[in-house]
Amino acid sequence: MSGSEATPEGLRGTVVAVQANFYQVRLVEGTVLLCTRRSRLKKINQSVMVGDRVIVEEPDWTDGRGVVAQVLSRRTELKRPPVANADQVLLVFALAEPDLDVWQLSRFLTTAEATKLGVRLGLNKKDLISPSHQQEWRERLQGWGYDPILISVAQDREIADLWDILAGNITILAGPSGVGKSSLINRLIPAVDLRIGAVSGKLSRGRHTTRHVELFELPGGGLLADSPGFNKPNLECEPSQLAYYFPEARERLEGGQCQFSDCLHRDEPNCVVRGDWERYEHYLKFLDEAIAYQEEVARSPDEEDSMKVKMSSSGQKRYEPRLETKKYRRQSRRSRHQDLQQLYEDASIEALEDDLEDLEPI
Ligand SMILES: Nc1nc2c(ncn2[C@@H]2O[C@H](COP(=O)(O)OP(=O)(O)O)[C@@H](O)[C@H]2O)c(=O)[nH]1
Ligand SMILES: [Mg+2]
Ligand SMILES: [Zn+2]
Repeated sequence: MSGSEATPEGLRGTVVAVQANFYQVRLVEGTVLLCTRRSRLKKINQSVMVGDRVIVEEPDWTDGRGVVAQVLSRRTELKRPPVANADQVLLVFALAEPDLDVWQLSRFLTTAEATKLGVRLGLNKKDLISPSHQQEWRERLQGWGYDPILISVAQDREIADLWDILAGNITILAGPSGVGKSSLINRLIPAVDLRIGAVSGKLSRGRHTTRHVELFELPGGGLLADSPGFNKPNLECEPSQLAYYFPEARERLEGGQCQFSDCLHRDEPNCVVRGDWERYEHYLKFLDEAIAYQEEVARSPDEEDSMKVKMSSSGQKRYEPRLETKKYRRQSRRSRHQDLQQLYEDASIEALEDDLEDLEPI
């Protein structure tokens, strides 16, 4: 490839897959080019993530190659899974087979809320329960602050409600095993042909593929991220933030103020969050877990530097979990100018490998 052939403004595209230092970029008009990136980007520690909108130069149409010359500014950035510009999380649960477990659903919802992205809820297998039972679930979850979309991937002729939500957006699909995620992707993107009912674990899908977040292009426009790393709830959050991951609590905090600015909404006087809402008991349980987790991390010398201790305005100690894995930190300390993208990948590979047994690849 010669530099003189580069288009003056370059070509715009979206990174749909990252593998080592190669980036698959889907150009606006549909062609996918396998790209490296300019060393200048390495020098300025500019990572390139799945979902990034980039400028490609030096396209080689014969070999399908190119060079990422520029990364456009990100609207959102998620570390785990590493996805740029995601708009929302679509959580999928089943109404039956497996039975809908409200505690598990609540855990997934708070984890999804912690991304600060939009959260949508799809309830699959509605064919297995009666219409009145469906209505009960709808109303119950509306009480939680969600407006679930009830579907039957197996029987619906159209899943139009879902299309409306997905169109034009970058969506991260998540949910426990067996709820119909693979069936849904196959339905949305017939060309993908994922295995249905695939057993989770290392053998069900190559490790190679589980490491990487991949974006599937939806025929109606929009991208769907297949992200096994997000299919497990995780409540390693800051206790004082937990209330914001419950729409019911959020609403109460918008309508009024607790007496104490660092109120944990347990037994403090004049608390606006404590009260008669269904998931308040979930909140209390998750809060206990988040506090126990932080205390453990604070006590354990090995993990000492995995939390940053900060003083809040009221003088209370606040712990902020560092999201990066140890490996990430070790490497970043050793060489600040090291290839950031590689570090992101190492971090996510390590994290994914830790969880691999529990994962259900989509
Ligand atoms: N009754 C019913 N079964 C479904 C539906 N969608 C998926 N399934 C079944 O649920 C099982 C798990 O589906 P799969 O897509 O592998 O779930 P995943 O683990 O979330 O990827 C399979 O046996 C599917 O055939 C549905 O709408 N209704
Ligand atoms: Mg699956
Ligand atoms: Zn309170």
